[in-house]
Amino acid sequence: MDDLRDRYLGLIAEAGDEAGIEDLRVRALGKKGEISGLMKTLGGMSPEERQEKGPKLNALKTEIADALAARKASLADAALEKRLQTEWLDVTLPTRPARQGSIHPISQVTEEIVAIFADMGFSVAEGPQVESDWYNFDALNIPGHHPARAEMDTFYTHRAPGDNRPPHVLRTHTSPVQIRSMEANGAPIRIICPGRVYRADYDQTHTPMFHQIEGLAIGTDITMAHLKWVLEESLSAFFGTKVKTRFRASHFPFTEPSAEVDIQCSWQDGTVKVGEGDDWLEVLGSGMVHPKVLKNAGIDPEKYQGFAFGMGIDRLAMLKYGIPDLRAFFESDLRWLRHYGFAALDVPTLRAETV
Ligand code: 2NL
Repeated sequence: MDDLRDRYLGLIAEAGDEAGIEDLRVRALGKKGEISGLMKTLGGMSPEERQEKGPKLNALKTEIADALAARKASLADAALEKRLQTEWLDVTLPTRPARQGSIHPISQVTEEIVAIFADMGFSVAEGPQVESDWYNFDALNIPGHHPARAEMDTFYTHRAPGDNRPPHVLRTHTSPVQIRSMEANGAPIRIICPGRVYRADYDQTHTPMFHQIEGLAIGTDITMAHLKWVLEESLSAFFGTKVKTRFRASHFPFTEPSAEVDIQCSWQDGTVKVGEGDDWLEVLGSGMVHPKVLKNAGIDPEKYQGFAFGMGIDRLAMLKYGIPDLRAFFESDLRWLRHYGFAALDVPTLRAETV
């Protein structure tokens, strides 16, 4: 019995994994195991012999079972220790810098202008970027022979062969949104229409897609004086300084009379400063909505009149934030934006460094 004990304790000490332990348990304590076999011999013994061997065999059985359990536990500990050595994480390491998004200057300027006009009772209207030639041109009193309609300035969609309806266009201004709004809501109306517009033009100072914001106010007695006040008020709010305007007589098919509007500025070392000096910078076009346009939009020109204006958002953004180059907007390279101070949104929850 001592031999048996020593042999098994030795084997258990040498067992290298859980499967080896299980194998030994079956060999010693399993139904057909060696110790189980010895237990079965107790039945054929004399009472005296059984009294002597019984407790010893039971003790051996318990000792082997305990040794198996202890070895199994120490193997599991060793395995866990090995995992802890190889799979550890240093939770005190600083995080990798998180990539941060940023608000595009065009979006920011659009929001700024919308907020300024919202304060003056204008609501935002939006509409399709693919328009019929009626909404983009005819309704605005732009005649069929007008150069803006020529193939080279306007992007036309294709019609299927045999479909002779006039093609749709990528809107060249947001005016069609205003026509649609007048048609849908009638007068009086006060709206501001920001959005993407398209013209077949691409050079240092033009991109085929750019952003425009147009305003419209129609009532029974709205005049050009209101226009001047609204523009001076909104441009001053936008540039954060009192901005004088200069109206120059102009011509648009959709307004009569029409005016191009300049803002007061100065030039120093090739950079422009708004709101001071003796120079003027053209920033928008405007006028009193042409009676034919009101009529086309379902509004009675005998009863209603009002002003409209349109300006380019991209150029206003460049002016306000001192961005000299359109590439800052259109190259998909955030370094341009960072360079001009549009580094990132400062939203604490998005900043991994602060966590
Ligand atoms: C410019 C000129 C302008 C308008 C846009 C307009 C809209 C309707 C009726 C009448 Cl529905 N006018 N819009 C009026 C005058 C000028 O934009 O040079 N924009 C950059």
